[in-house]
This record gives sequence, structure tokens and C-alpha cells, in this order.
Amino acid sequence: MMRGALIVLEGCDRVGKTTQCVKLIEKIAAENGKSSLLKFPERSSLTGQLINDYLSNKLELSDRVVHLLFSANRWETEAQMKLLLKSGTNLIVDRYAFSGVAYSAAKEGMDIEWCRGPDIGLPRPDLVVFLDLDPRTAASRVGYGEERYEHRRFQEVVRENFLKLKEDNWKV
Ligand code: 2DT
Ligand code: MG
Repeated sequence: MMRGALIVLEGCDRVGKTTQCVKLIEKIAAENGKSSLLKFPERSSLTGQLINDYLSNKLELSDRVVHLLFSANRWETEAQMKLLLKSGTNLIVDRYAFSGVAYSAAKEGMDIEWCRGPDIGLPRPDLVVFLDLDPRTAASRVGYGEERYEHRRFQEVVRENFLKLKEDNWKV
């Protein structure tokens, strides 16, 4: 049995990651491939509920605590991800540890190397597709500004951080 591919879509808010993930799933299905869609943060778990309250400004948490929660939220899914990949299912993942680092490190006093630590050891993607869009265009899209982090200046720093994380398995 061939191992499934781990494909991650990354990018700032409102660039179209979710739309492209769904298209990719449909494309794989049309070619009779098996695939599963994962999205981080996974808001339904216990950590996910805290993260959701934080993102919707119902809860205040320190920058380090929320960073570790986002990472824990991924580790909760690690065993399931490994099983799916092993069974030959392609995983399409809407945000992953790169978002974790790019967003947290955009905050005052948060070191990018410190931010990378908690996610070390998670399954490595075969491909990271970084959707790049002018932050001004993203800011004009429907719903922008509803959640924490959806501010233009912040998103510009996040974008710069993403580009610092680029490796040879990335396509921009
Ligand atoms: P969505 O809009 O995609 O639901 O993301 N975020 C995400 C982090 O700060 N750290 C992380 O590890 C992840 C996965 C990006 C909600 C927001 O959460 C941010 C936007
Ligand atoms: Mg969002």
C-alpha cells in the first residue's frame, strides 16, 4: 500500500485556502484517489474550543499559552494523521505549524525559533502550497476583520514570517 501524501495549504487570512482545499479534494476524488480534509485549528476539541474563544475575543490568553494550545491542537491529531497516511489516504491540510509560527512570531517579543519548538516532530508535509495575495486585496474580502489577527499591518508581518519559513518543499 502506498503512503498517502501530506499536502498543506498555507497563507494569510482570506486568501482562499479553504476554497482551494475543497477543489483539491474534489480533483483527487475525480481521479479515484482517497483523500481527507483536515483544518487547523480544529475547533471542536477541548483545546480547539479555547482557541475559538480566543480568536473570537471572548477569552484572553497570554501569547505563549495560546501558541502552545495551537500546537497541542495539532498534536491531538497526530496519531490519526499517521494512520490515514499509512492507509494510503492523501491528507489535505488547511493551515499547519507554519501558521502557528508565522502568526505567533508576528507578536511583540515572540521569537521565531522559540515558536518553532513545540511543533518539532509532527509529520513533515510532502508539499506546502503557500497562497500569496496582496494583503490589501485580502482585506477587501467578505468577512475580513471578524476575528483577532485580521488587521492589515499584522497580516503583513505574518506574510513576511511565512516567507522566512519557506523550504524546498514549498510552492508559492
Ligand atoms: P482560520 O481562519 O484558518 O480558522 O484560522 N492561527 C492558526 C494561529 O495563530 N496559529 C496556528 O497554529 C493556526 C493553525 C490563523 C484562525 C486564525 O488562527 C491563526 C488565523
Ligand atoms: Mg480566519
